[in-house]
Amino acid sequence: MPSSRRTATGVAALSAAAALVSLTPTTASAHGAVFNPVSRVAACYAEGPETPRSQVCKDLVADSGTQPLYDWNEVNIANAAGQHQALIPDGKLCSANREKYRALDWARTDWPATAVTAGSFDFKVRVTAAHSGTMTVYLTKPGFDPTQPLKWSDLDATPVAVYATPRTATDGYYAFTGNLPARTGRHIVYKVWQRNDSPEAFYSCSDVTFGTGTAARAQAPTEAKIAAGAELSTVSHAGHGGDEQAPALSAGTAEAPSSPLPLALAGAGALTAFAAGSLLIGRRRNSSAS
Ligand SMILES: [Cu+2]
Repeated sequence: MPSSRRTATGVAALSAAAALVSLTPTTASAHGAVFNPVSRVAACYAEGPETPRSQVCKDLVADSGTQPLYDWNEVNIANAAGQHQALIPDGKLCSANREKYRALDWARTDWPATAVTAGSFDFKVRVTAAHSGTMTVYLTKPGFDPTQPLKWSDLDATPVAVYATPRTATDGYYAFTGNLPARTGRHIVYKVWQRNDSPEAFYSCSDVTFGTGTAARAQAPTEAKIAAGAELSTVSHAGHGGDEQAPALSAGTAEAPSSPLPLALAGAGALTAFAAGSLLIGRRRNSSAS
């Protein structure tokens, strides 16, 4: 991409992100991604949104553009509130039923993967912001067919790791140990990270291979790569963007939104409150105009 065009794109993305952040009433910040085993979106981001190497990452960019990759630390549902299976249909687990991330649901066997073995496993999650909550990590059952869309029933009900996420991650990572049961061939590690200070949750698929395989080795983004792409992200690395719901709205402590934009982001409760507020303002305007 010519540098002038890239700059223009960057400026546009920055403006959009700044607009969203300025309209968001709270200042919590954006999330992260599993780096070991590296998630699909993070693996493609590591290859480079403008220069993907693997065919599947090239196809992702051709289908969905580069923005899903620049927003590698998103893949969220703002109002999940623990209702993961109700909100995410079978076949949409990797995208969290987000159209923006639809390519992540592709049931392909050429996703860059991490070679693993049964036993203790050290999970690593790069967090661009820490959130208090619970990270639950699942593995697909024996006999899982990676050529079929991932269903909830494909996941072994017993998590391979459960981690209470602290409110801080001083080095930018969560690290915790889990236990991988014996499997053969290609499997998917599915992560659900539910905040407990807001209804928001984050999801990801990481491809792993047990035993010897010829799968492309997935790599996690380097810190330099993360820094290089930060300005093109619509998910601010120091504040929420995307379709983020401001956590305070759900807690009932936020003031009524002053712009129509948060209306689209807010839950039904906030929606009702805002509608009532608008009605009052409308009446005042009417009375002052008459
Ligand atoms: Cu966040």
